[in-house]
Amino acid sequence: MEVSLLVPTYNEAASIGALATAARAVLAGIEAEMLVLDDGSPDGTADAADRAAPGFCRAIRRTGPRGLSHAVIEGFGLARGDCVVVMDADLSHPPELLPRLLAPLQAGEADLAVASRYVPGGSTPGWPLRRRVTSRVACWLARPFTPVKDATSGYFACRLDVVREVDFDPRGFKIGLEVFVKGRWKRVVEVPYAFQDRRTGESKLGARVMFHYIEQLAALVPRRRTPR
Ligand SMILES: Nc1nc2c(ncn2[C@@H]2O[C@H](COP(=O)(O)OP(=O)(O)OP(=O)(O)O)[C@@H](O)[C@H]2O)c(=O)[nH]1
Ligand SMILES: [Mg+2]
Repeated sequence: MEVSLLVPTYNEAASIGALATAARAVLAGIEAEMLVLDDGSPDGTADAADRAAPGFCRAIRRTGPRGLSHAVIEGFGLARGDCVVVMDADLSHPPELLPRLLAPLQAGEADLAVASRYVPGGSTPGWPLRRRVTSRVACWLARPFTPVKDATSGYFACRLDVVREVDFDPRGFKIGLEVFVKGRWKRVVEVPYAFQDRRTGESKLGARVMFHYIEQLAALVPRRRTPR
């Protein structure tokens, strides 16, 4: 198995080095690369990524349409591994979980593994009530479309053929949801983890994101699952 980590970034110079170093250490023994899909971050994220872990991590200085989902979809095309992992750069997605995400793929037990806050053992420590409710509602709204409990997760691993040549909608922020609904997976597992709030850098999420999420769900309506 060869693994490509795909990390979309905008202004994550403060954390990208730590992520690259930690991921390389955790994946020692596995053939792996890390692609940092950067949208011209003015804080020098791309240079920091190239310096952090040479031979393992490199920056892709994107010129195509900007945005998180566009970046990840471009990564699907560039990945040289037969498995890809998508994760955020801000250390919210613990790299220590990588072996547990990849194990079911390696064992042939699943072709999609989702890091999940919403299966037993998963959690969102420190979140205020409002954020907990919003996130739960967002996942609940996705239930007609996917069996994945943490449908808004941005941390997942899959075999590359699950996502290659699939017609993903790059408009929304939630590329995970697109993969969980449209990806060509047969067996999925959810691996519990504790979401870590970002400690540095700035969130790119605002009210706009909720609106785009509803739009993204609306576009998925023809893909509703058959009720059981
Ligand atoms: N390439 C690219 N990456 C982006 C863009 N917007 C956000 N990202 C990255 O996508 C990941 C998720 O964005 P965040 O701002 O952390 O969103 P979030 O985790 O939902 O919000 P926080 O809880 O504030 O961290 C991070 O690695 C960002 O740097 C973008 O326009 N282009
Ligand atoms: Mg984040």
